[in-house]
Amino acid sequence: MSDEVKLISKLTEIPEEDYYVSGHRTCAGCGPALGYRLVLKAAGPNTIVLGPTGCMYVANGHQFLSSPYAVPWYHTQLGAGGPAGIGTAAALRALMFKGKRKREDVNVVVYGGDGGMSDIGLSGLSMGLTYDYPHLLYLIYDNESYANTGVQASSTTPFGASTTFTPSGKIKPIGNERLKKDMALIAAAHPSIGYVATASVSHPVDLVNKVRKALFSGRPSLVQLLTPCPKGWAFPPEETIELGQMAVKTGMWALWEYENGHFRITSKPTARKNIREYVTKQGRFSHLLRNEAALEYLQLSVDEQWRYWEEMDKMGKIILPWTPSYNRS
Ligand SMILES: Cc1ncc(C[n+]2csc(CCOP(=O)(O)OP(=O)(O)O)c2C)c(N)n1
Ligand code: SF4
Ligand SMILES: [Mg+2]
Repeated sequence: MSDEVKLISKLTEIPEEDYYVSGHRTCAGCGPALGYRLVLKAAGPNTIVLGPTGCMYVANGHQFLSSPYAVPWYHTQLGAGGPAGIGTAAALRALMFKGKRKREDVNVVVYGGDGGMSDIGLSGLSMGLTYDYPHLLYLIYDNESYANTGVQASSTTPFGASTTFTPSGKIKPIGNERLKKDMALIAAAHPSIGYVATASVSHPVDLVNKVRKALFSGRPSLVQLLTPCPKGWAFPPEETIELGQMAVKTGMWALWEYENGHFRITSKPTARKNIREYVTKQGRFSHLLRNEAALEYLQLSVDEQWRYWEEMDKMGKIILPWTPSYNRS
């Protein structure tokens, strides 16, 4: 890693300059929009952003020819974030090689949703993670659903969440019955990856540092950012930050990084809170409060995953795969 990376230790060190400004039409309290703002503050002005289809395209740059981007930005098809990132980085390299562009470090940030990056565009993303382009960051803003088209379940939707594809009802009271896919671990399984981390909009200093480490790692990198979505998760817009904090405090979302082959938890909750404290704050889980068995299963899966995170943290290594050792009755 280059020694130029500028890390920060407190909120006041986050740059004042914004490259994601007014002019968007996202919901009040939108976690992905806040994520955009922080990621671009971290990356700085010499950045090109690619936006696969999703809320961060449709509500930001789609209609009325207005846009909140103060850096070059372009839209890519929903599943094309991976290859579009490779193409942009390759074009920059070629132009600089031919002397048609000044030689300098230009960041390429693909800011794509969980649906576009973890499901539909997973193959292209995986390809992107095998190249050698420096300053290429795949940022998955994880609002745990296909929010833009009406909150359908994606493979990162957590167990027990009601979505329009997995509504809690008489036949399937639990809602989503699948466990959340771990995109960051999948990314870490790419041997030539530069840097992998999970982050949350509720932890901005940690997020800024992770984005910077990723962009200075010298290889394509991935950050999976938890971005609470008031509409899809059904909570009041003023609670976005609290929701992110509760996800971390209950262990529903672990903050870690994988850097130079070394795994590390970056923020360990001292005494993990019961997942009930996170679940009760969101309408998407309201049916679980009448289902002790489902809540217990969710708690067990979080507990078991934490034994795994802690083991890996102790060893400084990633052990794959993590699978629950019990069955849900
Ligand atoms: C190939 C393709 N399939 C489906 C759609 C319809 N579509 C537009 S946005 C979207 C949701 C994308 O979800 P995600 O990537 O998680 O972003 P979010 O909407 O949550 O911001 C879908 C399914 C599309 N535009 N292209
Ligand atoms: S639906 Fe969610 S992700 Fe989309 S704009 Fe609204 S709050 Fe943001
Ligand atoms: Mg999404």
